[in-house]
Amino acid sequence: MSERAKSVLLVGESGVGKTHYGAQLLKRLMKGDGMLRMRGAATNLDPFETALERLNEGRAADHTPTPVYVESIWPLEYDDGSKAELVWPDYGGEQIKAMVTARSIPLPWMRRIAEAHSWLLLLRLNKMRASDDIFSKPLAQLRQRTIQSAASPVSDQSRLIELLQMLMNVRGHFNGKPLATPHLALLLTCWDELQGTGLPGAALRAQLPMFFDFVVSNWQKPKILGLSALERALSPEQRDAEFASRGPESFGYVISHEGDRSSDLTLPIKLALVGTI
Ligand SMILES: Nc1nc2c(ncn2[C@@H]2O[C@H](COP(=O)(O)OP(=O)(O)OP(=O)(O)O)[C@@H](O)[C@H]2O)c(=O)[nH]1
Ligand SMILES: [Mg+2]
Repeated sequence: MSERAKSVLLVGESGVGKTHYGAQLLKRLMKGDGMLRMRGAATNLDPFETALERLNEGRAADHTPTPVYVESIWPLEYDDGSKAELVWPDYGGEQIKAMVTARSIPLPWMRRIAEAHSWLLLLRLNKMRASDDIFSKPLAQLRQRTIQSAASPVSDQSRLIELLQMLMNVRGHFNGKPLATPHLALLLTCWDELQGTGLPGAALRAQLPMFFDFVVSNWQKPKILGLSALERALSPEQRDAEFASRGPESFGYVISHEGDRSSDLTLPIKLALVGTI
C-alpha cells in the first residue's frame, strides 16, 4: 500500500448518521485496537470532537448546518503495518439532496467525486419511504387508486439511483460494463432500528428493490454492510446515563456483507480503502 492519500467519498443525506459515525470512528482509530489505527496527528477534528463530547455525556450531537463542509485528514495504519491517509468529511446532508433536486453538482463536489478512491454511501432504511409502484403491488391494485396530482414526488429509490447516476456521470463511466472502480460500499446505518433483519444485502433488496438491482448490475463487487454507530437512539437533551457511564467506545457494531457482527467500527473504512477486509 502506497503513502498516497486515499480519499473516501462519504455520501449521505441529512440524518443518516454521518457525524455520529465520524465521531465514533475517530475514537476507535485513536484507541487503535481495530483493523485501522491513527498513526499521527489528524487535522480539523472540531466537528467530531464536539460530537464526542456530547456522546461522552450520553447525549446525541446536533444536526450539521447545511452549508458546512469540513475535511479532516487522518493518517492511518493498517493492522499489517501498511499506511494510508484518509480524507474524512463532515457536512450538512442537505447538500446531497439539493444536488439531485437541482440536477446540478457544484464544482467542489465535482472534484471530490472525481478524485475519490471509493464511494461510501450511507443509507438509513428506517427513514426511507417505500412508496407503492409496479414493483411492490400488482397493477390491478394500483389502477384503483385515484390520481391526486400529476406531479407526484420522486420515490426515495429513484432519487438514490439518480444520485449514483450523477456521480457516475462525473467519472465518465459509459462503457456499459459493471464498474470495478471506484469501489462502492453501501452502509445501512442505524441498523439497531431494523431489529430482526438478516443480511444487509437482503434488507436493502427487500426495502429498495429497484435501487438494489441498479447497484448490483452496475458494480462488479458492491459491498453492503450494516452499521449501528451508537447501538441505540440517543436524545440531544436527555442524558442516557448507562451510555455515559459505559462510554461511547463500548457501543457500536458493524454487520459484514456476509452477516457477521463485529465491534470494529473501522471495518467499513478498510473495506472502502482496499476493497476487501
Ligand atoms: N438508533 C440510532 N440512532 C442513531 C445512530 N447513529 C446516529 N443516530 C441518530 O441519527 C440522527 C442523525 O445522526 P447524525 O450523525 O447527526 O446524521 P448526519 O448524517 O450527520 O445528518 P446531517 O448533519 O443533518 O447531515 C441523530 O439523531 C442520531 O442520534 C445509531 O447507530 N442508532
Ligand atoms: Mg452531521
